[in-house]
Amino acid sequence: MLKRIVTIQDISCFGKCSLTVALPILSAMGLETAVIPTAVLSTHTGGFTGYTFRDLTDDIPDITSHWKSLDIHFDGIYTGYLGSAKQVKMVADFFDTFKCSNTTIIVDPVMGDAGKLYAGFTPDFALEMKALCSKADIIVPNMTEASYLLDVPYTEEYDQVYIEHILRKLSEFGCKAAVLTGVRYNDGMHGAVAYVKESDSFYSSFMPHIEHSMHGTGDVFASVFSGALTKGASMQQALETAVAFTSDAINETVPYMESCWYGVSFEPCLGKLADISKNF
Ligand code: PXL
Repeated sequence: MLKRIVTIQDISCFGKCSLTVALPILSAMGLETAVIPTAVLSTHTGGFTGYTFRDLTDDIPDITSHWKSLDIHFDGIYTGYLGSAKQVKMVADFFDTFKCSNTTIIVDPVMGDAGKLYAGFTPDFALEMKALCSKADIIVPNMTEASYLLDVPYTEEYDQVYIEHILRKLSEFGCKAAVLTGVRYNDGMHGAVAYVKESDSFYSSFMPHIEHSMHGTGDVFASVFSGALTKGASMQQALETAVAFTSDAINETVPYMESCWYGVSFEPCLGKLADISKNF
């Protein structure tokens, strides 16, 4: 039987992020993938103007109770972009309803990048997101999100000692493991570092940095990482698979950046990911 994951985030109809990234990636990895769309936007909010935004918050409790009546079990629950504080609370209730002893809950506290919050987010929202992180098994913030969650200044100048300190602080929220994405130590490499509280151990994976910033890379990383863990990969395997796929997808995008400025061309890399995922 296939492992089953549910991913809870918005649909940006055009622009390649959130559900339009997570669904193809998780399916390619061989997971049965259910979705709860939190909002429908005509595009994502990074670089487009005039986008529409339909809030689906009120649908979440109804979907939750219908699924409860069906007695559905999830091996993985992976959340991304959530559009309001009310929605965050409903997702916390969803965790309470569907968490079983073998369910892995992964929260990507999507709020911002490069030191800034995305359009529509406030520092108060970070407090709500912090509460949701405390209910997760694993959280996957980038450096911007970590700085808002911990209320520490955002910096791009740091070393391994600082990253390990931040990871330990994040794990104090109550999650079993914390992963920082987009880590760069000034050595030309770019990757992710994880801390697992129970064993007090760190894991990391890096690839050469590519000098282009692209929208949606965090969603690509978190989708692969969540898929791998839900399939039973180890923390190190999940990190390596997610970092390698994100790097492949960025390399794939570079030649088309002028016309495809809005997202990552991950699609040509899905075949390789499907093959690798058969090992988990
Ligand atoms: O990639 C994160 C993300 C998800 N969903 C929406 C966004 C963003 C980032 O800007 O705007 C709607």
